[in-house]
Amino acid sequence: MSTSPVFKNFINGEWVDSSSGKTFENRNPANKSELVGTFQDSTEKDVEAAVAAAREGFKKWRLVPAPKRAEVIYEMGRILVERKEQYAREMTREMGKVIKETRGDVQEAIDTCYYGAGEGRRLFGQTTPSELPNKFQMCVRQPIGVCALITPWNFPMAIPSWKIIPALICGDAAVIKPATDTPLSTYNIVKAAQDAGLPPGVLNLVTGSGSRVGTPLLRSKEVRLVSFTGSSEVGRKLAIACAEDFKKLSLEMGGKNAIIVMDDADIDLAVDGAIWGGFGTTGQRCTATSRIIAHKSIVGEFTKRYAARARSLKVGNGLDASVDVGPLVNQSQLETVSSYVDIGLKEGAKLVSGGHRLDSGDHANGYFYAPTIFGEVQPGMRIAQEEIFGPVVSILTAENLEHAIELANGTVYGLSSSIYTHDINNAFVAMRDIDAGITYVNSPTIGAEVHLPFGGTKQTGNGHREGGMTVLDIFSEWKSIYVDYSGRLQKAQIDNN
Ligand code: UN1
Repeated sequence: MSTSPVFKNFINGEWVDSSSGKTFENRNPANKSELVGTFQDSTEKDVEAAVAAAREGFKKWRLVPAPKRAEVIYEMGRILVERKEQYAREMTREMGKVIKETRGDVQEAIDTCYYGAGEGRRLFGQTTPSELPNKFQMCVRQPIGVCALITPWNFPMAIPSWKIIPALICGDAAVIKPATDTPLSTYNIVKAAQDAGLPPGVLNLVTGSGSRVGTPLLRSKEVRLVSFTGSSEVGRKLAIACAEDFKKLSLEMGGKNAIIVMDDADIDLAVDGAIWGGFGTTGQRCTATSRIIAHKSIVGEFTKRYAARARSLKVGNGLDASVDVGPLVNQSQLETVSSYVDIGLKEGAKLVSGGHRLDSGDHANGYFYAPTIFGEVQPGMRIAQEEIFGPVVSILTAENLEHAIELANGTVYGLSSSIYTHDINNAFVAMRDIDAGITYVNSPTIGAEVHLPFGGTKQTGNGHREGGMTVLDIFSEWKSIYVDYSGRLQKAQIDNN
């Protein structure tokens, strides 16, 4: 594409330029000469305007009955269905993953809309008996206020939807700052919200860098909640910054997700799972399979079949329907992947497939890397411990189930996990003992559905879960209400001794 559309910020229901007058470019990682669009390089002033708009938007939106808020969200879902193919193609062009997966990303946003809209007629609270006569009590969910949503590039529409939809259904207002690599998909979901009839100020979009947009946004005194998905390094800084004002903070960060393959597993099924989990989205999911922990009696056979399959994957431009694996998102991810492969080689792991850039012919203009597998990886190696966020999988060997679970649990992360086995006893022990937010049996570490809690233990998060009904606990606060209809002062039991 030769034209370069200019995309604006969305503040108080209007599409506006940044006060800086500057823009930044969004380029296709499969073909760097293709400009996808230019976006606003915003500043603190734009953030202030967006937060002020959200504060005003919140005043009205919180009073709109939740079933009515839901009607706007149903309409958003319908609009996304209508535009699914266009938005998927734009997403592949801005971040590289293959078209089937970007259709899936838009679909996840659609599912989130329909699931979240259903909450408009639930948002259940509780009533309880009182210890006193003629007294009624209940607890209800209350909106929180202005939320800052800071989102990553790997699920450029799905992850924004995980935050936007529950915020809206709970009656909050929000300012979203998308990753600079993928502003277009966030622009598209915000446009769908506008076209669905969301009132001005309730949802605002400000694009730009972490330091000029993200930092002032999360430091704003008006912001009551920060919801972040991204690296542990940035998450730690956010946690420290939010602690100063005791802002509510939900974090969803790294993973070093393992598939355990037991000696009784269907090896071909496990290979299928490890190919999809390891190289789907070019390994750039927080839930990506980055370790295989194979039982010693099948590790050789598994490695042989897995490496052969990895070598047969077609890497290329994600808009080509025959391509299995797209590029990495940018130069810096490419460098990270290359440097981890060097580290793995220095650490003495055995390279069994890939291990190099693809940079000639059709690959010359993009950030392509061959699907890479290391065998004979030791648990203490950096490639077995650190999140790489690319198409690099490490195979470790386990003596037995107990050892496999110990290895699976032996990192600082605890997002997703999986076991391949036909033994129901093995499966239940793994479900109980793997320390992670998600465990799959006989399927890979990716593929979470929107109506179950999503998140992880240890350094993956800070105890919150997006998705499912648990996301409501992030975006609302409980209020307990006591109604005394006795007509006299009744002291609580503790005050009546
Ligand atoms: C992520 O891993 O970054 O579970 C999000 C999945 C998707 C979401 C992944 N539904 O694979």
